[in-house]
Amino acid sequence: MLVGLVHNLQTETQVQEYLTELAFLAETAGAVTVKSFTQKLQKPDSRTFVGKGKLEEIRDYIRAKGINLAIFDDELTGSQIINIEDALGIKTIDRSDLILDIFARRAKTAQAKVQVELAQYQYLLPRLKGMWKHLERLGGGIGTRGPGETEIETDRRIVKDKISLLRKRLAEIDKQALTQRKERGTYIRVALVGYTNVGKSTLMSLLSKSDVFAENKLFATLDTTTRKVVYEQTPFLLSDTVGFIRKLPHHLVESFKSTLDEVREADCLLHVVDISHPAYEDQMGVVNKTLQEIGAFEKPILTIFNKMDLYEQKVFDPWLDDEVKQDLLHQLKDRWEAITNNSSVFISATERRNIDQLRETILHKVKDLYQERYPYLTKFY
Ligand SMILES: Nc1nc2c(ncn2[C@@H]2O[C@H](COP(=O)(O)OP(=O)(O)OP(=O)(O)O)[C@@H](O)[C@H]2O)c(=O)[nH]1
Ligand SMILES: [Mg+2]
Repeated sequence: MLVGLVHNLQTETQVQEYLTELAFLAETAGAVTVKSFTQKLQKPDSRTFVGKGKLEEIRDYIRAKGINLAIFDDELTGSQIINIEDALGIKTIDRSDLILDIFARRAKTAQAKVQVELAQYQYLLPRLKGMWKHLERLGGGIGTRGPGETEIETDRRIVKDKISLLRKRLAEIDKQALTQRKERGTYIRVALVGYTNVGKSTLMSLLSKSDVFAENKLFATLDTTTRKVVYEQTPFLLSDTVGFIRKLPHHLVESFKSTLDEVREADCLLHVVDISHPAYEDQMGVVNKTLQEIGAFEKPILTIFNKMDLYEQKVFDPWLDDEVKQDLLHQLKDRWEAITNNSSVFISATERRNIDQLRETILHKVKDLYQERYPYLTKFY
């Protein structure tokens, strides 16, 4: 069961969009979405997020269909979770929780694992309050009298200790990673960035002629992969990294800072966009905002509009003239060329369209960057 709220800051269409994405996230985590509920409210209800009547409507539906998990699109407070769980009688989580869960399942390296665990504990800390009372209520009866404030304090202590332990461990891993990155010497570094599921890893495989895991699920990539690529005797390092998403839990960005170092330290970014997605402009906005947050927005950016094939499939009616189609494509390209200052390429990674042009453009950029940095060097390998 998915629940979204239409309010001052998010319109009906946006919420539908968000819920579609939330369903995709749920699917990635292994859940099946049965139904979505939305409500119009000026602002979220401080006790139960949605109104009382809506909650009853949801409860009735849940009982009738035997649903066992409710996912809210916006972040819930600890007491809201408790109140909603009390009212619905099923486990309730929010988008952040879901994303953390997916990250936890997908984390493979020690670094990613520690980063996710850290984010999970940070998410948990402010939500501990009231948890014991809640358990007490769920249990009820003799022998289940819940612990008092001291126990809650003990829990907070434990979680805080765990957080500082994980921070220390992360700092050690970061130190090793930094040494590794330093060994990469004089190479120009290029990083693929973009919203999740836009085709970064597919493109990485294509550009570096290696095999990088890609699939039609969100957050297929959590760890950074870096490969050395050589075009016309000009070598550079290409990195593929974790994708961004809207409403990314703040703690997750925090704790993934070291994974994102690859992006922060890059000389040039390739911003991959899924042009076939109805909300691709929104997604670009989210990526730009996240780049700003991590202090990587001022770098040279080449925008790669991917999935041209899907775009054509979705936009072009079979009865459209080829000429009209070409015209529409030109308009789209012109528009983005103007916005990105001629720093954009339209491609299809899976159909390998325009890949030569893309290689050409990247090579050009990389050569410029070498020129800038080492004006007297002529060979870099
Ligand atoms: N139709 C079409 N599908 C594509 C294209 N490029 C990638 N895909 C598909 O899009 C899905 C996601 O691709 P990935 O390369 O895993 O995307 P990503 O950006 O690395 O995603 P995350 O690592 O999950 O953030 C896969 O199913 C790809 O096969 C394309 O040009 N056209
Ligand atoms: Mg990927």
